[in-house]
Order: sequence, then structure tokens, then C-alpha cells
Amino acid sequence: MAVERTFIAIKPDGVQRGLVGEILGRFERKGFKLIGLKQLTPSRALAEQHYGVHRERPFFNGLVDFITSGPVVAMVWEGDGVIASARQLIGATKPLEAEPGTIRGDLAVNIGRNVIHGSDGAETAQFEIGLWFQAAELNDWLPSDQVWRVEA
Ligand code: D4T
Repeated sequence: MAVERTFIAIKPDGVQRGLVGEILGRFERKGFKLIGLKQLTPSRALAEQHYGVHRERPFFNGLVDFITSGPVVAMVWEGDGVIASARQLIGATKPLEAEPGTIRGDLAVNIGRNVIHGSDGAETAQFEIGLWFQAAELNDWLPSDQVWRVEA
């Protein structure tokens, strides 16, 4: 399994509800490596680019209004198969259909307030990391316990 990077964002509802530590902890406990982390209130331009694929959808304006309404915690996580694994940790887009044990399954109800975003594929991850982070904001570091970790 290749080492990948993915973009994860805790949306304004997750920040307002005090879920940042809970969500970060799930990624840490899973064993992924935090490469970049910052809090920002996204500009409308950033949000419209991020959700560009949904531009024609009826929920687009509401989605952009929401994601720009307050602080978002933006992150880059690295690890074996992290893109698909993060989507599993996050759970289905509709929180009522998300499995218990997933972030949305445990912590959300409404599709318009589903707490967290995660890149849905390798190309999207590359695009979103570049959109939200400068290269200098990402830290390539070696965990001190790396020596006993196994290759997948
Ligand atoms: P994000 O992109 O936020 O991680 O969500 P998903 O990848 O799980 O789902 P998505 O791209 O299909 O939807 C993006 C974003 O739009 C909101 N949404 C979606 C909404 O408010 N109403 C809708 O009908 C849909 C399909 C929720 C997530």
C-alpha cells in the first residue's frame, strides 16, 4: 500500500461544537501522521474553488455560505492508504446513513452540517492540499517510533 497524503477539514460546525480534539484524536489513534494543521475562516474564493465540482448543484450557495461562516481546521494527514481510510473513518456523506463508529455516524445528523471533509481520491487530494496549503506549511517529519513500524 502506497504512502499517500490527504486533505481533511473540520467544518465550522465541528469547530463550534468543540469536536476538534475528538476528531484529531481519531486520526492520531488510527496511526496516521499529521503533516499540516491550521485554523482559518475560508474566503469565498477558496470555498468556491474547493467545492467547484458542485457549482451547478442547488445546494452550492448554501454550502459556500456555511463553510465560510467561521473557522475551519484544515489538515494534511499522511500514511499508507490514508485517502480511502480517512473516508472510512469519516463515514457516509449523509450522517444518518453513516455507520456508528465513524465520525459522522457518531457525531452528526444533518447532511448540511456533517462536521468534516475528506478528499475523495488521489487527484482531489493533490488539488485540495495545494489549494489550502503552501508547500512551506507542510512538515515532512520522521516519527521516533518509525523503526518498529512495518511496511504494508
Ligand atoms: P465533503 O466534500 O464535504 O467531504 O462531503 P462528501 O465528499 O462526503 O460529499 P459530497 O462531495 O457529495 O458533498 C459535498 C458537501 O455538500 C453537502 N451536501 C451534499 C449538501 O448540503 N446537500 C446535498 O444534497 C449533498 C449531496 C455535504 C457535503
